[in-house]
Amino acid sequence: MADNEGRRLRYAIIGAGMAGILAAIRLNQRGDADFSVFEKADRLGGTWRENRYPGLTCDVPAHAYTYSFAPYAEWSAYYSSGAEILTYFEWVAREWGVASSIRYGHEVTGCMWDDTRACWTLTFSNGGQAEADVVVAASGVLHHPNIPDIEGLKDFSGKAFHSAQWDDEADLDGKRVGIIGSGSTGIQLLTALYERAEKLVHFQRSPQWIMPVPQFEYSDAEREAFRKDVGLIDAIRNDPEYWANVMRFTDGITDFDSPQMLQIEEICRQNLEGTVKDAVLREKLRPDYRAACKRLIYSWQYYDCVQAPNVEVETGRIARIEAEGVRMEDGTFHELDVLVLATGFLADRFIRPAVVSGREGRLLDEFWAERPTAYYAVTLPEFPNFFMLNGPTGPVGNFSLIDIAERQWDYLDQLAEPLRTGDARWVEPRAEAFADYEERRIESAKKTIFGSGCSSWYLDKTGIPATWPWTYQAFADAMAAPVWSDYHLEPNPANQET
Ligand code: NA7
Repeated sequence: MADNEGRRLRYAIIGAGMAGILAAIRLNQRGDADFSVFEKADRLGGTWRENRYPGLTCDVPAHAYTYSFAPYAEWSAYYSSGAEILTYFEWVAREWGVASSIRYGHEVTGCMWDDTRACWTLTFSNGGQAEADVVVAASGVLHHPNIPDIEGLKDFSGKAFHSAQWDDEADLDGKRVGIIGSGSTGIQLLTALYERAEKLVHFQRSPQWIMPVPQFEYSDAEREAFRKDVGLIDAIRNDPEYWANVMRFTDGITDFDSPQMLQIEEICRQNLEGTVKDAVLREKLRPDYRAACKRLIYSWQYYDCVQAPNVEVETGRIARIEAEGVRMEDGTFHELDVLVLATGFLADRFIRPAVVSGREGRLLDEFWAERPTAYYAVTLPEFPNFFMLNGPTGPVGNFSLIDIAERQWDYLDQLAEPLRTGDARWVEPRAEAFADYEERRIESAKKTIFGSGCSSWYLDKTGIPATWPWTYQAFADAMAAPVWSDYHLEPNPANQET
C-alpha cells in the first residue's frame, strides 16, 4: 500500500530578497514544511538593500509592486523610492512571521545533490552546512556590479564608486559630479543629483528612449483612506489603464511591428521632440535603435533635468580617467570631484559563484556554459528538486517581478506535491522537454523587440535575448499548471503499491 501520510520537506531558500521572502511566507502558510532562508548579508531586501543611490525609484507603480496578499497603505507616491520599498519588505517579513527564519551571514558557496539520499547539502562561507530536500534559489539577477575596464580608474583622486556600492561619505553638494552610464540608474541619478551638484557631466555611451509617466504623491488623507478601505488599493492595483499599458507593452515586445509597439515608439519620440528644446541636445539624446529594445526607461522628469544649464551630456568616447577627471578620445577633459559608475551589472550570474552540483556531479556552471537558462525559467534537468525564482529566461519586462515570482511559486509548489506525498523522491524536467523549450524560446526571443538591434543586459553572450519571449498571458498560463509529461518523477520504492 502507498503511504500517503506525507513527508515534511526541508526547504533551503537562498536569498532574503523579494522572492525569498515570498517563498518563506508561502511555506509558513502551508505549515507542513521546515524551511530556512539563507542570506549572505545582515539585512533582508535584496536589490533594495544593495541599491541606495539618490533618486532610486521602482519603475512599477507602488501599489502594483506589492505582494498580492500584502497591500500597503503607506506608499508616499505613485512610484515609490527604494528606501520605502525596503521598509515595505521589512514590514512584510515581520507581519507575516518569517523574519526569524532568515539566517543572516550565510553566503551559500555550494549546493551538492546526493542521489542516494535524495537531498541537497549546502555549504556557507562561514564554514557551516545545511541539508535540504528542496532548494529554492531566490538569489536575484542584478547583484554583481559591472565595474568598467576604463584605463586609469584607480588613479582618480576623488571618490569613484559604483551606483550599487553607494559611498555615503561622498560629498556631492556643490561639487563637479560625473555619471558614467545612462541606464535606469544613470538617468535616475542625474535627476536626483543635478540640483545638488555645481556641475554634472553625464557620460552617455548610448542614449535612451524615455516613456513619460505620471508621478504624484499620496496625501495623508489618501493614506488614511487606504488604511480603512483596502478596496481603494485594489482599485489602483486593478486599474484598467495600468493593465492596458502592461498588455500593450507585452504585445509590443513579442511583435515589434505591432500597432502597440509603434504607439509606444511614437509616445517616446513625441516626448523627446516635444520636451527637449535645444536641437543639438535633442539629437544627442535620440537613440538609433527601436524604443524598448533596451529596457524602456520610465521617467516624468529626465528631459527637464537634463536641460538644466549645469548639466552636460558627453557623447564622446572616454579615453582614460586621470587624477583630476575624465579625458575623452578627442582630447576634451572634464574636471571632476566625484565619479559615479552607473554601469550596470553582470546579468548572467544568478546563484553563481556558488558551485551547484546536481545528479552525477553535473555542474551548473557547465550546464550554463553557453548561457544561463532554465525550463520555463524555474527548473533544470539533472538538478532535482531545485527551483529558481526570477531565474534565467523569466519575464523581466517592465512588469512587477513580485507578480512573476508569485506565479512561479504557485508552479513550483505544484511540482513539490509528489515529494510531499512521498510518491516521488525527486522531480526534474526531462532533457527532451528542456531542449524543446530552449529551441522554441530562442527562436521566439530573436523576434522580440529586445533582439531588434541594440546592446543591453537582456542579451546573453551570443546576442540572444535572455528574457521571456512570449506574452504575459502565456507566462501566466504556463505557470498555472505544470505539464507533467515534461517532468521526470523519480519513483519512491518505499511508496509503491504492493
Ligand atoms: P544598465 O541598464 O545595464 O545600464 C548600464 C549603462 O552603463 C549603459 O548606459 C551602458 O552603456 C553604460 N556602460 C557600461 N559600461 C560602460 C563603459 N565601459 N563605458 C561607458 N558606459 C558604459 O544598468 P542600470 O544599473 O542602469 O540598470 C539595470 C537595471 O536595474 C534596470 O534595467 C532596471 O531593471 C533596474 P550602453 O547602453 O551599453 O552603451
